[in-house]
Amino acid sequence: MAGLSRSAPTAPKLTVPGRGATDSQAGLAGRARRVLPGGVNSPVRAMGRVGRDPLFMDRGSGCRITDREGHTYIDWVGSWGPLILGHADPGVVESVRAAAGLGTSFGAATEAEVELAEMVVARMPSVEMIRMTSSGTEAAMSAVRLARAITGRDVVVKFAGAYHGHADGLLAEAGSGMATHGVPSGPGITAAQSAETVVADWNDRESVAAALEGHRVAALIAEPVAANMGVVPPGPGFLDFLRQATRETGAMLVFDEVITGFRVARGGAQELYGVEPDLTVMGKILGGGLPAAAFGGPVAHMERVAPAGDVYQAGTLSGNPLAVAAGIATLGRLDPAAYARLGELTDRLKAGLGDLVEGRPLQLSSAPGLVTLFFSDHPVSNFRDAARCDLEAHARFCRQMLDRGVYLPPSQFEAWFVSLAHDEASIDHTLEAASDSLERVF
Ligand code: KE4
Repeated sequence: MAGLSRSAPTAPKLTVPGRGATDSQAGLAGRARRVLPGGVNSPVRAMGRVGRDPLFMDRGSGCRITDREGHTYIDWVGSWGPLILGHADPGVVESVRAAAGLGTSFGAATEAEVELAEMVVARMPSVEMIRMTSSGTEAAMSAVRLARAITGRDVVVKFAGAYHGHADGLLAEAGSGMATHGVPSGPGITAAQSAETVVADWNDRESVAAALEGHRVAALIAEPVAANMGVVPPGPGFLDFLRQATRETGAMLVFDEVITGFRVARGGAQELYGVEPDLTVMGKILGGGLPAAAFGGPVAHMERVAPAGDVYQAGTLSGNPLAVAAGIATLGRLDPAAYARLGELTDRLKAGLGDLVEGRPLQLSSAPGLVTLFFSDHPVSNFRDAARCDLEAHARFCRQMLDRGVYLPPSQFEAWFVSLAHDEASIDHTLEAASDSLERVF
């Protein structure tokens, strides 16, 4: 374009051992901001809320990630959940490499997609059939469309602070990056779409009852363990209450297990808590780090999806061979011993952080494979509580931890993702860094 300077930044190039020359992080941020909004392709990566430029990563191995300047960190982001086996797991990489050699996409049915679907059905108690998509957003919006078709109703109930991807009707008071950056859910969302979304408060039965009784609700969608307001598990019996209340009012119960699926238990939160939804949204671990997600449920519901039924849903790269290969390789490794190990690692991290909480305005919250340290002097049971956290103290903590080689999710409204590539040594390093960091935060 005339006049648009494409000249390379003036900052000196850095030479990174084994990786050649690169711009400095600052130079990369400047280049990126010229061609990407905020310099990133997803807001949660921006790191603005922790007071710094986005980190440009170069490579990962196991529980560690290395940036373009060659700095290595213990990684508790794990690509926001998919990497339960860690970065560049040899088994996953080899499966993807083999699949790539046979062709990256066919736009046709493959046996591997059937195998992955069979693996999901064997794991998720309420799921008899799935349709794959390339993102959790697509899966969640498709599940809502299916629920509206089945019930003949329009209204969707979601929880404040929950995040189900960026489909228009699901952005109302969403968590994750929206909460992080204080982005309103308004711009670009029509009044009609907003009117069809009713927001309830997590762990608040009266709020749920009012939403369900006050509207003809097609679906109530919930993260069965909230993780996009920080980790906030359901209170005792709350999921059972959601199951009963939706059944009594004719609404479908949709569990968004994009984070919890295959993580909190082999069969996700619906196995862990023994509550079966009508539809389930899955993602992240399902693709093992490549773009794959799905929605699923009983055959009676899923047979409404085209071409078996009349609810249209489609995707050029849905069930992509490389993503399916990574998903099969990942799920195949998640046996009972793996979940026992994930629990051990989570418990070790929790115990160590628990010692640091004493006497400080901190709250520790967790579920298997998920941890959040809330910078709050009061317990956190919903998004309103989470939003009252000391975000500046959290930001100082994240910066201090980066200086000590630990990469945390750069938002109070996210989870630390435990992987099977973490170990006692990396956890103990994290705990020592946290102890030192907290001395400088408060
Ligand atoms: P994607 O469209 O990003 O694949 O999935 C959306 C989604 C749906 N449901 C839940 C429970 C989710 O957590 C997500 C996405 N999670 C965020 C992090 N909390 C993804 C990170 C990002 O937005 O870049």
